[in-house]
This record gives sequence, structure tokens and C-alpha cells, in this order.
Amino acid sequence: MDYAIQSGLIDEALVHVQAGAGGRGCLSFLRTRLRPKGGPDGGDGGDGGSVWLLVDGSLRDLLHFRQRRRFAAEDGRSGGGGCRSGRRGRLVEVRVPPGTRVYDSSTGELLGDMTSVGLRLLVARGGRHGLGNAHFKSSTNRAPRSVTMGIAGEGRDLRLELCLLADAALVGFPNAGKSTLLRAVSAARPRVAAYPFTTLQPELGVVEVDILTRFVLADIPGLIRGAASGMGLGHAFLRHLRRTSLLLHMVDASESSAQDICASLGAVEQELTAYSQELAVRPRWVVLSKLDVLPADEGARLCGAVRTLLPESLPMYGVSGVSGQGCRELMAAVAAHLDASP
Ligand SMILES: Nc1nc2c(ncn2[C@@H]2O[C@H](COP(=O)(O)OP(=O)(O)OP(=O)(O)O)[C@@H](O)[C@H]2O)c(=O)[nH]1
Ligand SMILES: [Mg+2]
Repeated sequence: MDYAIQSGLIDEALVHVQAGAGGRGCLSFLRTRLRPKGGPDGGDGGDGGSVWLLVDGSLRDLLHFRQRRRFAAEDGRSGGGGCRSGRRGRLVEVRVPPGTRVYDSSTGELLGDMTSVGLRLLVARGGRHGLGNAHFKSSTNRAPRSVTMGIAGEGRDLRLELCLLADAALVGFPNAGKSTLLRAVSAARPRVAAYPFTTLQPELGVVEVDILTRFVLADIPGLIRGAASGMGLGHAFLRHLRRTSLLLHMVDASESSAQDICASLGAVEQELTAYSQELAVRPRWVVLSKLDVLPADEGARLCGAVRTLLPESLPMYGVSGVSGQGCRELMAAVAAHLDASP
């Protein structure tokens, strides 16, 4: 799959990678009773370990780099007597999600585009090993005392960049309160206004449920009857929903009866199906919005009435993007759902 999207939300991480140094060569001479002048036998050191980046298909963002930013591979060991070579340093593999672009942060050079799962990229080469004195033996110098040190491993500051795709999306009629909810739960600032079609392009926001859990939520322009046959929604619509595994279907609960709410849910469902068969089968939840407008008991009664009209298997939540009521619970449930889905 092609993950390279130019627009959208960018995730960024700065990491330092350090390869291991080569091990030094050994200075040694063979001395035994039978061979008192056995000659030089100092072995070479081992090469330093390198640092690689590896694309891991189970990762979705760069969040784990908040926990750890420095990655160092092992140094090579020194050589030994008896012409024993030192062990190589162990390499380090740093896992990144598909779609990560890798830059050298000091020069700005693009080092690689990590598009496909399993791809590996060498980002810091381990230092070469040093030579033991056995290496310098020649016909004119039978007892060399020279050895070389290993070479230092490469060190580099990297900037990782990833275009985030929406994990979940808000859909519904215009004015349902989608942008208001996105503002309430993320740092995204889509425009909100009391007229339909305020949002003309999908907007993305990162929802942080806790320090290690977050997902990308998309605010999709309002759908109306006939939207599927070309009104307003362009390519951008589907593009942002490629990886979206959950649709949150929002419906304004402030001025309607339970029957009206179900009728408008049905109308939007028809539009989605007409727009794309693929979207029609995505999991979805119903979200009743603007509950702050109703007195608490009336809101609860309305939610109960809608609940009885909907299929039992369809999850339903009530929220208000203005008062914040129900927003945390909904976002935590979405995060749990995303975590559990493949
Ligand atoms: N009282 C109240 N008003 C809300 C709530 N959510 C949205 N509104 C109002 O409803 C109107 C529409 O809100 P938006 O968030 O722009 O709706 P939208 O679904 O993004 O609309 P489009 O972008 O046109 O599809 C605005 O006037 C909001 O202030 C809510 O939870 N409570
Ligand atoms: Mg909007």
C-alpha cells in the first residue's frame, strides 16, 4: 500500500543513533617452552555493531520515541593472544511504522523513505576493527609491535517524519457538531459555525487518551442527500479514510424526536453506501450530539428511546462538544476498539 500522502497531519520524532566502535587489535607474542620465540600472535578486534531502521507493520505512529530517543549499538571486542579475533558488536534495529521518512537532522538530507513492511535502512555504520600485531609480520620485521585501534562508529541525529492517516472518522449531516467535537478532544481547530457546510475539507486531529494511547480522528465534511453523486465531496474524502477502521456517525439530538434521529441516521447511511461499498461495511457507532441543550432527564429519556429503535449490536454514545459531557468516555472507547482491531 502507498502511504506517502503529501497533505495531512505530520508526526515527528528526533532520535540519536550511535554505531559501535571497532575493537582494538591485540599486541601479543607466542611464548611456550618449545617455541620461546613463537612470533607475533595478536588477533584483530571485532567490527562495531551498526544501527538499522526496520519497518514494523504493527506500528501506527512515532509515539514510542517519546520514551526512548537514543539507540546505541555495541562496540566490537578487542582481539586476543593466539590470533583470536574479538567478537563483533551486536547490531541494533530501531522499529518505525510504514510511511516513515528519514532525514539527517543536521544536513536535512533525505536518507530513506520507509514505505514497505520489512524494509531495512542502515543509518549508522559500525566502526571497522583494529588489527593485531600478527597482521604486521613480514620478512623484514619478524617481531612487530604495532597494532591499530578500532575506528569509531558513526553517530547521527535523525529526524523521522510520518504522515498520519485517520484511525476513526466523524460523519453525519451538516451542523451535527462534528467539528465542535474534534475541537473538544484534540488540538485541531476546524472552523465551527451555525450554518451547514462549514467544513469543506477533512480535518485531522490527534486525540491523546493517555500518555501512550492516541489516535487520529478525522472530521469529514457534512453529508447530505445526493452527496454521493458529486456534491462537495472529492477524492480527499476517501483518501483520509483509507485506514479508518471506525466511523462515528453523529446526529444532532437537541431538536429532534427519537424517530427523526433514526430517520436522519438512515439517510446518511444510504449516502455512505452509495458513495462507497467499502465504507458501507466499516464498523460504525452512533453518537448523539448537543446533549447539553436538553435537561439531563430529557436527554436520558431521548437516548433510551433512540436505543430501543436501533439494532442492539450498534453501539451508541451521547456527547456534548460544548460542555464536554461524554467526550472522554467516547474517546477512551474508540481507543480501546482501535487497539483491539487488527
Ligand atoms: N449547544 C451545543 N451546540 C453545539 C454543539 N456542537 C455543535 N454545536 C453548534 O452547532 C453548530 C454546528 O457545529 P459544527 O461543529 O460546525 O458542525 P459540523 O457538523 O462540523 O457542521 P459541518 O461542518 O457544516 O458539517 C455550531 O453553531 C455549534 O456551535 C454542542 O455540543 N452543544
Ligand atoms: Mg464542520
